[in-house]
Parts: sequence; structure tokens; C-alpha cells
Amino acid sequence: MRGLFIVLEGCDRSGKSTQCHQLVKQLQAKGYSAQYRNFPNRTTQTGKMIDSYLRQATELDDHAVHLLFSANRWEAMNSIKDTLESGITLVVDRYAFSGVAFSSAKGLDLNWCKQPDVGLLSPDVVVFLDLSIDEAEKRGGYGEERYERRELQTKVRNQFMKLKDDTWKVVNAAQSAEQVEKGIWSIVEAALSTSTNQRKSLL
Ligand code: T5A
Ligand code: NA
Repeated sequence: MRGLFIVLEGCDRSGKSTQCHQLVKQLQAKGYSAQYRNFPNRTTQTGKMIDSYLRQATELDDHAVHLLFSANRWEAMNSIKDTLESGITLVVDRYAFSGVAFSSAKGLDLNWCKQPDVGLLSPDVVVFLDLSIDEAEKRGGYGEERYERRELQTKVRNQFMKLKDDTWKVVNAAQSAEQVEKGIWSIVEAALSTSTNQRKSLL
């Protein structure tokens, strides 16, 4: 049976990385093979350009950086597909939804933003960690990165709400990390019990 493709999305500071790592540990503790992946993956050639842009060390046109974020996902597709097919569950920290939410929040056309990611593998489960901008700001304040501004984060949250569909599972991220973890686990547990033939084909 192929692995599950799980994506955690949410605004900055909503606890995605914390929860992704916890979920991988929990899956492994229950005997499942599971791995963590994240986007942007800053270690690749495209990832290094994205990292430099996010740290405000370089400037890039908004369209160009949007395409780089998408390319950063495309270059991981074969590996993601092979990993899932080998039976390993992937817990993925941000995906194309972040790509569209951030670029459209900056003012790019929403439909244009969706196009470069058309054809990427669809996740089996999307968990959205929902946190108000006020709560997010309490978590140590925003840092030095390009998008860490209240005005933009508010727009990003609105764009995420436009992208959200009935299949997304929303978890209140203002709870304690342990409570959030429990909420995510109950969603993942239900998805894991889905029989093979009900899992979406990867092709
Ligand atoms: N981006 C990304 C695009 O524009 N286009 C794209 O296509 C993609 C994929 C970097 C930026 O890139 C943009 C979006 C981003 O602005 P990133 O590298 O994922 O993306 O961002 P990071 O800065 O690494 O992560 P975030 O800021 O989004 O934070 P997380 O992962 O949501 O939160 P986490 O787990 O690091 O926790 C943040 C803080 O809160 C505490 C943690 O200890 C930590 O201090 N915390 C809690 N505190 C209280 N209660 C809880 N329940 C807590 N959970 C965590
Ligand atoms: Na993160």
C-alpha cells in the first residue's frame, strides 16, 4: 500500500514545522514509515535563490519568485512519488497552497498564480493550522524575513480562506501544542484507516 501524502498548511507561526515533526515521530512510534519534507526546500539551486530572496539579500520580480517556488516543488515530484509508492508516508510542511496564497496576497492574479502548480501530485490530506494574526504575533514577534509583516500576513490568511475547500481539515492552532497534536492525529488516523482502493491514484 502506498504511503499517505499529508500536507500541513497555515500562516506563518501557526506551528506547522513543530507539528510536522511531531506527526512524523508519532507515525513512526505507531509502526508506520514516515518522512518529513518541506517547501521551500532551501537546499537546492532554486531553494538557494528563494532563501536569499526571503532573507532580503536579493531582489526578484514577484512573478519570477512565484515560478521559482513552483519549480522548487516540481523538482521534488519524482522523489515524492517514488517515496509514496515505496510505502512511506510523507508529512509535508507547506505546499502549493502557500505558493498561491502568498503571491496572490502580494497582488498577483489568483488564477495566474495557480497555473504553474497544475499537475503536481494532490495530497490525500490537507490540514490547515488556523491562527489569528494577533495570536501569531504573540509567538515571538515577526523576524527579519520578507513576508513577516502584519499587513501581508492578514492578506495571506484571507487568500488561504479562498483556497480552502470542503476536504481541508481545519485545526485551531491557538491551542497548546499537545492539543493541536491530538487534533491532527485524529485526522491522520482516520485517513490511515482508508482502504487501499479508496486512496487516490497518483497518476
Ligand atoms: N512561501 C512558501 C511562499 O511565498 N511561496 C511558497 O510557495 C512557499 C512554499 C518561508 C516563507 O515562504 C513563503 C511563506 C513563508 O513566509 P517557511 O520556511 O515554511 O516559509 O517559513 P518558516 O519561517 O520556517 O515557518 P513559519 O514562520 O511559517 O512557522 P511555522 O512552521 O508555522 O511555526 P513553528 O512550528 O516554527 O512555530 C513558530 C513558533 O511558535 C511556537 C514555536 O515554538 C515557535 O517559537 N509554537 C507555539 N507556541 C504556542 N502554542 C503552540 N501550539 C505553538 N506551536 C508552535
Ligand atoms: Na516552518
